[in-house]
Amino acid sequence: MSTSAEGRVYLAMSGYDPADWRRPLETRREVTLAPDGPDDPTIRFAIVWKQLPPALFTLPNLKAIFSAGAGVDHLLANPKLPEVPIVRVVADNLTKHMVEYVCWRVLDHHRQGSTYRAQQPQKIWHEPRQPDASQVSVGIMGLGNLGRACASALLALGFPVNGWTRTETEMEGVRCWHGADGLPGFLATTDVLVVLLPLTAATQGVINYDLLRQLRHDGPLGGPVLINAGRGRLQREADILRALDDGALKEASLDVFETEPLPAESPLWSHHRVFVTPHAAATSWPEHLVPLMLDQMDAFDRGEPLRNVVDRAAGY
Ligand code: NDP
Ligand code: OXD
Repeated sequence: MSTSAEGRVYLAMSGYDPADWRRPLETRREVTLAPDGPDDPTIRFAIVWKQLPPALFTLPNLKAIFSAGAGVDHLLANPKLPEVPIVRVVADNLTKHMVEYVCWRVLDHHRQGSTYRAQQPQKIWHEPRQPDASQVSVGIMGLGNLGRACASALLALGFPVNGWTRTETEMEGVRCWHGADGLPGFLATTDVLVVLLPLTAATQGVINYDLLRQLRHDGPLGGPVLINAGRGRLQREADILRALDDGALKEASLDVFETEPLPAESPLWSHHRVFVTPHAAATSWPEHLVPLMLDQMDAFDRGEPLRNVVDRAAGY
């Protein structure tokens, strides 16, 4: 072990095998594994996921918290979170996985995967009319690190792309809308809605019936489609079911849910027009993320600023 750098790392990885994170960390830093470590003055950095152990709140020399995920809603929701910078994940590996997931789901809805899956057991040889990608508009809510990468890939596949953000932004080839005033125009020109928003006070419950009914309904897919890979509490699942059942929504691909794991009694599991994945769109891989975190810790020790720091006031 070569751990010349100053300052131990506190590792609290509920839901992951901490050994997978500890191994690459220990090549460059000493590590304390939760629940050990309360009051330890040698700990300067923490890497955390969903559950925050009490020891985190009493570390006297903590300088920064690294989130093991891109989303930080679960951290900011804890009123005891120390007032140090929070660094979130921005990593090529995670971004590529999200791009794969979004393109996979957009293409499956566009190429009428559910129709073919229903036909096969009945041995039906029937080719439904297939629209061109240029006729199907994809609207991405959240044109951040992930949304922009997905927009580029979808443009390359030939889809017209809309983007919706909090602040005014631009992206070549993308029709950009922002804020509450931009939302109706964005929705009215969107056939496939891709949700890549963070969960904040402003975005909680945004995917509700009123929003879904504003999507374009006379598009070539025969009805709008929802793909949510952001956070489950962005959506109202009762409203999604209502929209699916009354025709306001044609199909949905959902990776995230109001309660995770998705409870066995949820009607989403068996709805024939819903495709469920278990929060698997883009998982954090320690072998890719730990070197980036270690580089940031070294840069911080050299007096350089941290990158990808969360704006606590905005909530992401
Ligand atoms: P970013 O912070 O880079 O981008 C967030 C985007 O959302 C920005 O464009 C931002 O607008 C927009 N936004 C935020 N609040 C609002 C609002 N009130 N109204 C309109 N737009 C808003 O985040 P990432 O792209 O890195 O990640 C997005 C989310 O994806 C994460 O927060 C996480 O929840 C989720 N995620 C899910 C994964 C999965 O496996 N399912 C994996 C990884 C992430 P602006 O540009 O104006 O700031
Ligand atoms: C993340 C996630 O936010 O995996 O990174 O959901």
